Amino acid sequence: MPKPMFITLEGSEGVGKTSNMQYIQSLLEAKSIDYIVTREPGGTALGEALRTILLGEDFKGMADDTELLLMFAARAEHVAQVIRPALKKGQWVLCDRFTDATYAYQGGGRGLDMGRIAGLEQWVLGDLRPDLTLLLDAPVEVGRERAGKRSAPDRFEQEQVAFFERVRESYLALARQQPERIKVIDASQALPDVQKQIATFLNEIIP
Ligand code: Z5A
Repeated sequence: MPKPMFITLEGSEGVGKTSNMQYIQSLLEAKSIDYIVTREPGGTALGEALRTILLGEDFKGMADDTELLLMFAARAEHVAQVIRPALKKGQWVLCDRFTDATYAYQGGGRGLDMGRIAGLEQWVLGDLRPDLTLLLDAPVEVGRERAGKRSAPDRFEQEQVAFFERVRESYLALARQQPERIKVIDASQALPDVQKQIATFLNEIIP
């Protein structure tokens, strides 16, 4: 059996992760690949409860370290209950955000120490890393304008433009450091053109 792939989608708010996830699913289905779709924070009952805490208004002023640790608590559960079991069964895993989001948002956005994040990553993930990460990149104002057309902003979406500029820069820095894994997609283009770029990278790994 060919090795199942662990694929993550990343990017700042509103860049089109949800829209393109559906397209990726259609590519896998066309090749009869067995897969699951999941997301972070979330993906398990406990993770979704933590997501409500992290994105909602009830604990709006939580400390940055609390936010970081809750992200990794949700991830520990997600990896143990969903991601590792699926990969073990031979299923591909498509995940909307993963640890790169922690580097970008808690590291870049909040300014937390990247070394601490790396320590938690090693603790919680061991040797598990995504095989492919599609980083949807667009100028901050493009994503914010697209996201703004939807529902009321969550706790992260209420941050200022400078926060999202740091998030974007951190993502791009990660892509420069790990070009083999992280592929940058120009998400400012029209959806069919974004999908063409995605298909190019996926066709390299789809058997
Ligand atoms: N977070 C964190 O801080 N640390 C972590 O470790 C993790 C997460 C894992 C929840 O993420 C928050 O958690 C997130 C970071 C934090 N907060 N923020 N910001 P989320 O992924 O659930 O939420 P999100 O980033 O806000 O995603 P989103 O708003 O759902 O955006 P999206 O999925 O990337 O975009 P979309 O819904 O597909 O598209 C937005 C709109 O644009 C929609 O109307 C589309 O039809 C339209 N669209 C999409 N693509 C195009 C193109 N190419 N052209 C024109 N219009 C388009």
